[in-house]
Amino acid sequence: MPSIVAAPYDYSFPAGKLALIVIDMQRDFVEEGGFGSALGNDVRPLQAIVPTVARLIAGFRAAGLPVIHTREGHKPDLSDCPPSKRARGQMPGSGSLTIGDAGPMGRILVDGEPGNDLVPELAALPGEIVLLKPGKGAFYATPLQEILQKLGIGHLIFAGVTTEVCVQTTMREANDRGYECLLAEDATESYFPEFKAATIAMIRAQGGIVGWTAPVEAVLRGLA
Ligand code: C5J
Repeated sequence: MPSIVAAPYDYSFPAGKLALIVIDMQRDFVEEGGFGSALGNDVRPLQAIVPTVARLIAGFRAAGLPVIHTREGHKPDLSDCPPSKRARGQMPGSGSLTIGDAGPMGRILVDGEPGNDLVPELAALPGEIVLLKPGKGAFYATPLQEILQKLGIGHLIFAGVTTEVCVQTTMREANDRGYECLLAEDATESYFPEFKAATIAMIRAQGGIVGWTAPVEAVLRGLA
């Protein structure tokens, strides 16, 4: 079985049965004027991982393995956005823009608005799956579980943003459903470096209680 040099120990996967899930590499989080910056965050660390995520995606495409993208977003009428989520987006001192409000890239975190698109460098290819997810986890209120079952996938590599919110939530959802999960350490980022470091430590603690972590270079070597 092919394997990837990872922590807490090597990650083995059945050839041809591995998929990449790229979480929420959308303009809302990565570019100025979206949800991330409306909450008062510096988006530059997230912009910095775009070339690394692109290399990881290219490796999966070259290996003929599925690449699944997600976008966090809501229907224009916000019927899938709990009032609690909208209310908590209103950070004092951050200009009070929240989900559904008109921002510099259209309505914040709303499907179909320019800010909700994937960043152009990481656009999905025709035929690749792009899931719109209203929650932090990609399994909640989406067909992800059925899609993976249809593809016969039991092993998942994760990339995207933010490490401790949507990436970690989705990894934990996947782990509970029996998927073997690995987080690509340098293809994920947070607005808070200490949260990223803590998430990586938590995932691989206790013998890989949530899964494995490895740098993109090691993942690409494993695919080759
Ligand atoms: C957040 C995400 N941070 N994609 N969403 O609200 O992590």
